[in-house]
Amino acid sequence: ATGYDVIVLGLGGMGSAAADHLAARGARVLGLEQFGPVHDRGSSHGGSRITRQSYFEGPAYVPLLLRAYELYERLTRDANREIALLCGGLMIGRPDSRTVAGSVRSATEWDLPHEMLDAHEIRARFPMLAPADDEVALFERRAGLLRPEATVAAQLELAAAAGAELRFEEPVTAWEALPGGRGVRVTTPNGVYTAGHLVVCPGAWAPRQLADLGVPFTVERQIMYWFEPEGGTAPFEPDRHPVYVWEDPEGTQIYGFPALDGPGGGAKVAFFRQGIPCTPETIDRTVHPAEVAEMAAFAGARLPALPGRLLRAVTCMYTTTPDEHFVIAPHPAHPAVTVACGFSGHGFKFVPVVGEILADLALTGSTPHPIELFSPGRLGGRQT
Ligand code: PYC
Repeated sequence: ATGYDVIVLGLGGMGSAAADHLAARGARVLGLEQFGPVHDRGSSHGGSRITRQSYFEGPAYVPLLLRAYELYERLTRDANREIALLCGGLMIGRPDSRTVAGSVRSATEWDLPHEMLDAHEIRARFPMLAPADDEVALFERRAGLLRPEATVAAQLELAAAAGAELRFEEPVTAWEALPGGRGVRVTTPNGVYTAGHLVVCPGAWAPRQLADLGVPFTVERQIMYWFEPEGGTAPFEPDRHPVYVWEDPEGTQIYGFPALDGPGGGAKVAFFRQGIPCTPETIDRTVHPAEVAEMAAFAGARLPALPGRLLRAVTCMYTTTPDEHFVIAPHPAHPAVTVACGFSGHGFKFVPVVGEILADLALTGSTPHPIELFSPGRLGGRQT
């Protein structure tokens, strides 16, 4: 006999979404999280995440984004929390850059509303930005930002209200699929639990929790910086300042946000995918002066007023796959286990649709959503 229908390992963005969707469908859910609720040790903190639809990473993501937008609206209503701020978004670079050309491709293929701006038009509409003469941007009015902590809190609240049992400060020390399709057994310092199915959302702990998947994940240390702009935040307020991803001619990308959270909140900026390999145990959580200087110089060349005064800098982790596409699939060796990991720094905007997909896979074995791109087999991982 099994204690639960589904155990969810990890209650960050993806795991809390899975718990929410599973519990809403009436499943008996146990959620296990090694830290407290809405913690800052993984990849679901930092106050803001970009959301956008003209997706330069590939048009295959667009139908998932359209559904994620619907589900974020539903989450906002159901939890009565402020989660999304659609202040517009700019994808900036040379016309042939991955950021611009890829965004145009998705916008065109899916007929998404957007505008193309040349450097002069960018400067006129967003005077805080100083693009080079040969840079252009795709502007998407429905892009903007999501609040990761509010998202996780909302999903945990809704999951608990729908009957999920959520246990915090309880790390999973081992899990195994039982022979003969008899479900799974999960061990923590507090006990041994059984269930018909296990959903593994390990974030940066994927290399340890999913070692037998055979996917070469790289966990990377990332830094988020908040600056108080020179001359004050007025031009950086969300009614005048969009989110942006900005690619330089060498392919280096930064991304940033308007100033949020009132005085002292500041405007956040970060390098996208320039992290150095780390592990959750060994990550250096200190941000060093040379790193701040590097960011101030890179950002200052593009947003001259931004690096006025550093307010704070915080680390987080990406779990990156070799092709930067996600892994979302039934575990190839264990039909009673579903995995969601390797979000490669661009997963948060998909959180509720990933929850929906994980609930589909755990409860029915399949999903109507297009997830072929996310199979671990494409990365040379385990096939059966
Ligand atoms: O998904 O747009 C994004 C993003 C930018 C930086 C990190 N993620």
